[in-house]
Amino acid sequence: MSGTVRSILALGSNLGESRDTLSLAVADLVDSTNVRLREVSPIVQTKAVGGPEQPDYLNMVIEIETDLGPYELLEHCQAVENKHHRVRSVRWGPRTLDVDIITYGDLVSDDEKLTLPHPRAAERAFVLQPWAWMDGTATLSGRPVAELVQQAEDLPGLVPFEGA
Ligand code: A4P
Ligand code: MG
Repeated sequence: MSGTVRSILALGSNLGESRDTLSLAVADLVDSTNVRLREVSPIVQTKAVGGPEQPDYLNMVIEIETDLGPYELLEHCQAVENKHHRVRSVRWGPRTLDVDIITYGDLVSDDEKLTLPHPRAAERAFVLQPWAWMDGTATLSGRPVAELVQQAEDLPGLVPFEGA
């Protein structure tokens, strides 16, 4: 795929100053002429899904428009994670910053290095709810995000983030 593509990115943090980390990460993600910010979701506070016992997360999504190819965008997201001292230890363990690519245009890929749409997004309220609040008409693999979120098991553990 080439030219300008719209993409949904999901951000999560549950270690350190999560609220600040999310703001800084959005700024870093769009600090490039190749990545332009279109929309920002509200921030939600969520119970950890999977992994060991760990603090609640703050999660949000953004919509960008990009000239980067999918793997270039993945590298860019990982560089922003690394800048915020992401250390990979336990799978699904606590993290200062996680940036996942949820969709990249209509691209479908089953490469384990970059699976698109993100293989677990369709069942995760911590992705779907902020996305639906940002864009009430959004669809994922042809299904309305606002309907998918109603079936997500983690929806009861989600509240709008009321912090500063
Ligand atoms: N990768 C493949 N597809 C993608 C994609 N679409 N976007 C590969 C980003 N990366 C993708 O990711 C592991 C590898 O996935 C990468 O090297 C990349 O090549 P990672 O970020 O290093 O590891 P991870 O995040 O621990 O694993 P994973 O499988 O991405 O975890 P998830 O599924 O993202 O879950 N609960 C709440 N409430 N909020 C959260 O944000 N996050 C997780 C992480 C679990 N529970 C959570 C939350
Ligand atoms: Mg990840």
